[in-house]
Amino acid sequence: MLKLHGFSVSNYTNMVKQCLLEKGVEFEQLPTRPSQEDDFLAMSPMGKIPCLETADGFLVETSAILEYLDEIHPDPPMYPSQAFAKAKAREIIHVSELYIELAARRHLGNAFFGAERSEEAYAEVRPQVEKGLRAFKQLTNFGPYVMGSEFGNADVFVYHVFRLASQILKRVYDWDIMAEVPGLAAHVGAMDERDTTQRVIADHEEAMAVLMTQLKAAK
Ligand SMILES: N[C@@H](CCC(=O)N[C@@H](CS)C(=O)NCC(=O)O)C(=O)O
Repeated sequence: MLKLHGFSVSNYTNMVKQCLLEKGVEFEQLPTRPSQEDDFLAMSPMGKIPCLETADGFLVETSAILEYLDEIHPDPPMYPSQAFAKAKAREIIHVSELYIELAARRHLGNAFFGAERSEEAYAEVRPQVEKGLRAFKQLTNFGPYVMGSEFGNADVFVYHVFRLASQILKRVYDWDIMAEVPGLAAHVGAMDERDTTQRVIADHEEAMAVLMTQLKAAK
């Protein structure tokens, strides 16, 4: 059986988990946190989560894992079947990860965990995200899913990217990026109706509450 190493606070873990649930694949989630310990690095070379343990070995990097799952469990498909459209789905995934999520993530510690604000990041992140949003708007075609009426991994990815990035940017800049992308609110509405989203978000909120209690107790 597939083993998903990663705890439910992690939005990347939640993307893989939602894809597994959508496909109805049996898996076990091992609530692992990122770590630079040697035994974890042997599985996940950057020490990040998620890490998927398969019969053939370990896999990391969410977009690579999502594509692997689509190849070994093709039903239901989570990418368009036609090559160009499939590349377009990957394009949306990469743009949202590299130019929105990763930029916003520089403020993660400040937004959620009481770290001091980096003034350098404060000056740099907003213009980076503005460029990312401009590209994202150009590449998406909401209807209500990011590529129209067909749901897939690009939707799962975008949902979990924006869920985190929008909370961070709201807290740091009082900036509502959801309002800047026409179609995104309807996308969130459609995603929120899915059973798999509800399960993943319920687990996320429970794990987040546990983490916050642990952090408070450690102060
Ligand atoms: N590019 C990676 C990003 C994964 C990632 O950043 N995971 C976070 C948790 S949501 C993590 O492990 N952070 C710890 C670290 O960056 O060392 C992926 O696609 O899986």
